[in-house]
Amino acid sequence: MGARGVIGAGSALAAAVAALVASAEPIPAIDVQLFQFQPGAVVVPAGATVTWTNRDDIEHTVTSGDPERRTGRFDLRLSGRGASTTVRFSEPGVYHYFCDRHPSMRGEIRVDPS
Ligand SMILES: [Cu+2]
Repeated sequence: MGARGVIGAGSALAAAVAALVASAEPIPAIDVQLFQFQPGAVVVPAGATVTWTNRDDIEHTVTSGDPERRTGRFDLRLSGRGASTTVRFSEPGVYHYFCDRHPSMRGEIRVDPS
């Protein structure tokens, strides 16, 4: 009985791991740290969800476009350390973004056809 239970749990875990590996697309993660988006440029497949996490104590934003030309696609606040936000990119293209509080902070997401 006990052994059977253990085997069952192991199989469930193996199945979960297999499912994870099968769908293995790295989740693109960008740190916002020391007034920089790190990495500053990432390449993802269409449909990917990109996550930004604030590692600074102060507020930053993830705002689409350039300071000179906003695109209005997204404008997200990262209120302080540990705050995170996500954007899903479904259409291929190159997406610039910046921090509205520190316009020298720039980043770029390149979305390739999946
Ligand atoms: Cu900022």
